[in-house]
Amino acid sequence: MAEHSSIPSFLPPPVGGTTLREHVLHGMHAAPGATGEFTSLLNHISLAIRIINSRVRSAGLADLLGYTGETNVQGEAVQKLDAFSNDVLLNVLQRSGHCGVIASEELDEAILENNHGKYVALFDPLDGSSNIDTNVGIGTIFAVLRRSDPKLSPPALADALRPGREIVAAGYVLYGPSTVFVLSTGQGVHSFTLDPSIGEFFLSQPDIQCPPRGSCYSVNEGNYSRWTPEIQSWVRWLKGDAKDVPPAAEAAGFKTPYGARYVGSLVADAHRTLMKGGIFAYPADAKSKNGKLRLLYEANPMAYLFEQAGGGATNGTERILDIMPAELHQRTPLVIGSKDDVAAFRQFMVGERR
Ligand code: AMP
Ligand code: P6P
Repeated sequence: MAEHSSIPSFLPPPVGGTTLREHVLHGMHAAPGATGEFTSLLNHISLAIRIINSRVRSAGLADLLGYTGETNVQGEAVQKLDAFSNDVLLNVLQRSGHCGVIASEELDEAILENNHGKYVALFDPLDGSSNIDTNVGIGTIFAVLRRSDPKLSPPALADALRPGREIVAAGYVLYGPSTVFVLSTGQGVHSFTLDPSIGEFFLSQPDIQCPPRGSCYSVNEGNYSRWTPEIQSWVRWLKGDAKDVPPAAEAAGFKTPYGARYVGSLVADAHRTLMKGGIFAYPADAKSKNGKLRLLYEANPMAYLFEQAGGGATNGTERILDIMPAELHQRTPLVIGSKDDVAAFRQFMVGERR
């Protein structure tokens, strides 16, 4: 099946597996007037990810486990791999020259480059870091925005404080049993698997579609006592023990109880939900009044990918991608997953289901 139906016919179909580089090149040919800067930026991101991957894979041997002794803006103990991953992404993106603004979970302030870089890069360099020492899947998450007036106005924080609906590219990398890069540039969601023997990503799943409904929910039930009654009721329904759910819920064909899966690493939980369907939630609670996850470089990229794959993403009351950011590191409740499952969640939030 043609990956990009609008690709000029003079381009021969790729022999064997399509590489990430070829996929991105096809995207450039399909983008009217593209100068190649965006393509170069994506290739730089791929380079940074392959460097991070090589260290993640050898962290246990290269004495990169453990802590640096510093704490980041989130007040979290910074692990060596966090610091390394942040440095790699920062260095490679700065060398690309394509970003006027660069922001990271590990940096208190956004970096405003002294250039006319067309793009904003936002990233969580190594998400799930609390799992690093236990060999559980961890990941890198990023989003790319286009600056509104790169030639005239100098890079500013305001370029980063834009709603997620303005994203032009987003992706994550899951450093799991294999290294999988999931990417969207607005024409669907595609996943690439790294062949570590040659350091090349190959297209493994084009046009990923999140199933319209799943059979699995993913939430940290250790927070149950801190949740609002609506969230508690939603989870009781999923577990099949809520007696007061109106028949409409069953009439809609939802088959509870759902299975429970929770890794505690956003990229791992999100990837499973994207591929298999179901729902992931990190709601607000009495301790984390705005939820725990960060809007700009965790929730927005994930929301963009899920919507591109036909899924949904909400904070409970509004679309994640419509939230107008006020601060760089602001948190948000995040619920992502199959569109039917996210719609059912929202009905609990607005009291249409009890
Ligand atoms: P550029 O002139 O290379 O900065 O690209 C301008 C715009 O065209 C980008 O912001 C994208 O929205 C789109 N575009 C360019 N190259 C690609 C690509 N390889 N894949 C998808 N979209 C692209
Ligand atoms: P909790 C990992 O530390 C992380 O930032 C996300 O990757 C993950 O979804 C969440 O925190 C897990 O948080 O409170 O359930 O341990």
